[in-house]
Amino acid sequence: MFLLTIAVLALFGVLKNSNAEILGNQTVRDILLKNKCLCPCGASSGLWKNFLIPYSEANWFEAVSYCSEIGMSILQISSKYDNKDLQDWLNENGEESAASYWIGANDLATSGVYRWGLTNKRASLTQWASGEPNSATIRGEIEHCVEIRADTLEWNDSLCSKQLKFICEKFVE
Ligand code: GN1
Ligand code: CA
Repeated sequence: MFLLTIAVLALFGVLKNSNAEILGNQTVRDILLKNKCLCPCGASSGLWKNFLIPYSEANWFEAVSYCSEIGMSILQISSKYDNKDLQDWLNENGEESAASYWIGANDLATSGVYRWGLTNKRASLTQWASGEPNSATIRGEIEHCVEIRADTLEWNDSLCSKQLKFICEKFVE
């Protein structure tokens, strides 16, 4: 019984640590509370979608969690209309024109195969900057998550652990 208790405690420790690696020492709720953003505040409308750039930077995993906690999703680009809508919205609502933001594309499941969010949907309409994706390794971590530049809408693969602003979306009902 004693050994079993130790084993359970050890397992809990491992799980707790792996979660901590993703979220740092903050829960998604902590992040939401810090931003006083428990609703999709500030979301404004493109033609088909509402977009939102939350106030804080986050790593890619936190960005995915944050968007879904507020009833939205991390940005997905499925058509040229999505791009046009996004570009128009960013022109009006983006911060600096050369800023980059996390979007949902990633190759976490299979290197070199980019999918949206945590789904199986392949990213068919990709718009890589020249020389990207280069799957660069920085301090032992390989780039698996995609950022988009607001001015050119070009993509770069980057370290998922990087703190970056991100774009949430929701289809207009
Ligand atoms: C480089 O130049 P910069 O910082 O925008 C690199 C990207 C990496 C990024 C990592 C042409 O981009 O592939 O993802 O650093 N670009 C080139 O920070 O090598
Ligand atoms: Ca890169």
